[in-house]
Amino acid sequence: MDAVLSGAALKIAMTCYPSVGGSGILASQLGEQLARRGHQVHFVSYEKPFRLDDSPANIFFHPVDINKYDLFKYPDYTLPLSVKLAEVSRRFELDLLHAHYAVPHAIAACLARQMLGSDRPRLITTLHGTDTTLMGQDPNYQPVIRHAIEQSSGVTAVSGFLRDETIRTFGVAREIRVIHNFFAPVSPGRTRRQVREELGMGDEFLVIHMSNLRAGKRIDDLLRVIAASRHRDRLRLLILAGGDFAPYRTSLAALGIESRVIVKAAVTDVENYLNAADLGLYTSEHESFGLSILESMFHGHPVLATRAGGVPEVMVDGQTGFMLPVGDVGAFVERLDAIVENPERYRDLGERGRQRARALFSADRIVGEYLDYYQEVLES
Ligand code: GMT
Repeated sequence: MDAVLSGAALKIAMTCYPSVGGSGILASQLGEQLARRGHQVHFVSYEKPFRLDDSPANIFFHPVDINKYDLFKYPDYTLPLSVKLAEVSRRFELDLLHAHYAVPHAIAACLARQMLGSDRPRLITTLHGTDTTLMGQDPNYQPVIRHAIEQSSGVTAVSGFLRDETIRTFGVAREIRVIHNFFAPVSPGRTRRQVREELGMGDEFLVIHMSNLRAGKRIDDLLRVIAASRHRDRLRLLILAGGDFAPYRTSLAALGIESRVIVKAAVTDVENYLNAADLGLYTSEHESFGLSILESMFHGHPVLATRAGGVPEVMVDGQTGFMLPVGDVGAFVERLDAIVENPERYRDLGERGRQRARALFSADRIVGEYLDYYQEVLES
């Protein structure tokens, strides 16, 4: 009998970017949560996703080999990915392919389904942001992303903002379901003091930023906020970097804040650093959701972030932190200094953020929304 109709465990392949980035982190968390609920989850990518715990018996990782043929000036990943997705689908009789980020995952999954020539597995594509807002503007990609959106059995977007942008950009008429991101907090394994000692700091005010450091994150603004603070000597900025920080080293020196900024790369135990922090700082130009903002909220920290894209769906201005105009370094500094001067007065912001995160973006709630959607798509 059909897995959905019998209520049996589903067999799902997730394909995502394995590197540090919100879409891969979300896909990994979703896979882990589905596995906990008894489903069988197969990750298909060129590397094991960064934060994925694949120790449970019902989580599998299938690496995709990237060809190294001399004939190709540029290595191709899309075709071997589609072949691997088809192979895993056949071997494990999958119900669903869940592609995170349209390029190349949704496109490769479309090809895999064509090769399989059957209506199973169904394909769900989750759009995460720049697949629409950046690549969707590129004439070399737009038609193929539209095709993947149209050919998917179901499409989700991580915010209402991204759903609206997708409809506007691609002119698609189909339903796009908004399923917000979630975060499943892990208890810290080390105390706040231990982590602060490791960072070489005492009771200074610790600002945290976690991102891939791409241009849209406006890292220069982030550094300028710290440099312009009246309290910079009792501040530290901790950057958990999912990208190369080297290009920003000269800015650190020019702003005279080398001793104020700590950069750590490839951190998997983010809960320890979030627990040691006091505030989240995000200066992005574009953000379709802002998973790191949500992670800070789950840890009870106020957040200062730009009012970009989907951020107003995650936090509430004046309630869980403050949303400020993109590029307005002065406004960030004013809010930051007020909080550093009187953290007690602003403690409620963090507590309200935690409550909002738990109420709206918990794993139970959002994984339930994904499971309901899987069911709808499988029954359609
Ligand atoms: O471009 C990025 O920032 C990376 C991208 C990704 O694939 O991780 O981030 C997007 O997906 C995240 C998870 O859904 C969202 O939290 C980010 O807001 C989104 N980034 C942008 O829209 C710029």
